[in-house]
Amino acid sequence: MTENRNETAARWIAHFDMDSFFAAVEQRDNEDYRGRPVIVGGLSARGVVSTASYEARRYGVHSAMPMTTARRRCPGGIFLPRDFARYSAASRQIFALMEQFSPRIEPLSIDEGFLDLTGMEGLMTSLADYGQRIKDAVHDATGLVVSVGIAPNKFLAKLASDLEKPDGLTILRPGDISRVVWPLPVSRLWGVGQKTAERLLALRLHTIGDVAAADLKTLAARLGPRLANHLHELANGIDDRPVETVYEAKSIGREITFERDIRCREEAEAQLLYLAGQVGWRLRRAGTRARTIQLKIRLQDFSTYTRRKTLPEDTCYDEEIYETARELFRAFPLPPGTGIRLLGISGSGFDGPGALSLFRDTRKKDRLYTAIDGLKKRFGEDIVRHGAGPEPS
Ligand code: TTP
Ligand code: MG
Repeated sequence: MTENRNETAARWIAHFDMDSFFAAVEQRDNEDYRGRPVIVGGLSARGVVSTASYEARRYGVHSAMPMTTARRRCPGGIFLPRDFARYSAASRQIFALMEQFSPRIEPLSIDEGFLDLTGMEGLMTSLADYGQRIKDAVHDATGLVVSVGIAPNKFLAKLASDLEKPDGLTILRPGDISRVVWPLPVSRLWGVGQKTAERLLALRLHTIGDVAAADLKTLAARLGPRLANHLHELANGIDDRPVETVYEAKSIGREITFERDIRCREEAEAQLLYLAGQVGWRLRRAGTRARTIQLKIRLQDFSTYTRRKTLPEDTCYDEEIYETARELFRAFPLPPGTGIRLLGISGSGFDGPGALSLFRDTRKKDRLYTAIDGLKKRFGEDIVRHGAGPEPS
């Protein structure tokens, strides 16, 4: 029995936040800095600390501190100027990776963002497993460490990603709020700065639990009705704000790296059938159809090829995706005796739901897929599956 069948919240949101981001990039790119206190920021007399590695934080160095204070607290530290070009390159790479995990992404800053996972529970064995896959993907691709929080809303997800930093992975479920969230100080409420914190303390409200239990009228008299209401809701674990997608994923896809290289075409086609099912489902869940289908092949020597075909009509149906991918695969001149290390299928060129259906009656097919997807959602994705089984990706 997979855990996802027990996950009952209306929404699931992931928040990711890179650990000591600028300093981590510096430590990645220079072996001598690893394991040592690294402080990145303005190095002039009036400069401030942008961030400090966790080794430097032990000396009491933190973001926004004057650089002179940091030098005094951590005289043996490695002090570095900022190199935004490398940080933005890493950031772009991370956000591009996140498209694999959700079509709905809201970037919050250079090193953090939200992923809306609602409705995708059936794609995962468990929320924890999905979170770990996000962390592994970031580490494999960039050599950097990210902390991830998964919870029923944005506030709780952002709080969760911070709870076990660095290298954190925290799932907060509705039942955890009183035990985990309420003992935290009011300053951990998202949006509570020093001023608001002081006003709450004046009301003898020290913890989030105090705010949750506070009388709304008293709170409103001090903070104004809007802020009072907002903080009271957050403290009670309520936050309806949607993940606001700034850009839509440019493609939806799935790929598999095989444990052993594939050496026969039939086996490769069976894997394509499986992948097409996964991509079809992801497209339907995102409420979209793809006009272009792309096949990705990586051979045993790591050479990687992509082939794509634009269809006369967009699709979100497994068999059309499979037929296109198979056609591309059959036209690919596979060098004899060469093993296939990875296969991937993705769809792009989204036209939105229902496009072109004027010219094509898709109602019967849509009904069939609604039934299949309903089963997948209720019983896990493996209940209806074509082709080969999954392998670790
Ligand atoms: P944060 O995510 O706040 O901090 P961090 O990634 O360094 O550390 P962690 O998340 O593990 O607590 O900010 C991301 C980057 O933004 C940070 O590496 C540097 C930059 N930054 C500043 O330049 N000034 C600041 O005051 C803060 C807070 C961050
Ligand atoms: Mg960070």
